[in-house]
Amino acid sequence: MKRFLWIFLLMAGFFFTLAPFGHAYKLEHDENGNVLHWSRDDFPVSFKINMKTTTVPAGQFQQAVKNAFAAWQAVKNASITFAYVGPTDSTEPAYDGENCVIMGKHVSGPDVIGQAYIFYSSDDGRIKDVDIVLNTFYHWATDGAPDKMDIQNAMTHEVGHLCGLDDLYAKEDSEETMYGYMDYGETKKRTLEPDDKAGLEAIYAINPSEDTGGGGGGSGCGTISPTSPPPGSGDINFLWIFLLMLALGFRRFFYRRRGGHPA
Ligand SMILES: [Ca+2]
Ligand SMILES: [Zn+2]
Repeated sequence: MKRFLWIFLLMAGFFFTLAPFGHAYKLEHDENGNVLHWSRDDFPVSFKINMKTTTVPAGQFQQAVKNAFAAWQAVKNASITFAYVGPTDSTEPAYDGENCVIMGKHVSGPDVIGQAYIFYSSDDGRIKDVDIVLNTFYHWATDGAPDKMDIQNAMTHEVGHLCGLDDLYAKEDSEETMYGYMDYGETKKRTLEPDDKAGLEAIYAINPSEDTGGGGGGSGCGTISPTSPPPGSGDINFLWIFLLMLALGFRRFFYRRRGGHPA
């Protein structure tokens, strides 16, 4: 029986302290130090889209999501691939073997822009299921409208998490897709920067004999806080990673909130 780790990031406000130096990229790890990654046996990684809950026309939503996945698949020296396998009616993140993209309002509060829910095995860091939720508290668009959140922009960032990449918060990283802040009308995350690509290549090197090395994954910016599994959850637990959170009163800035374990 696989064991899964439950990590829950509490909603208590916590201003992230910017690292003095930029990271080239940062990899997500499980509590045993394994790099989170998809197995090659899972390629192409399939995804589904809930097009009933979208606040933009379904076709535009679908295209924006597909474009986000395609940006990562296009990285030349990384082997990961994706496949859109159809719509879903799923409205909740769940460990059900389906990777779903959902627009919904139920996520962790009005200050959450988007969330990626990553379910993985703590035996080896193998990712099993990722669901991405975009918060309909915000107005979304597919054309980079200045007063709305751009779906492809947010989704390209979230797919980076789906692949196993972590947020970057240093100013030096502000042009990267994995930069952890987002703004209205922003579209620059749609295209990957060299460091984003390098992060993906570190996990999914073309040479299959290369294991998922941890190169570049600086651990100085601890970002996750383990808590006890909920009662009755058995061996199935999960990791929630909260992403792109908006500080109320800081409309132009987003920050990640953490529980009471400042690194
Ligand atoms: Ca799922
Ligand atoms: Zn993020």
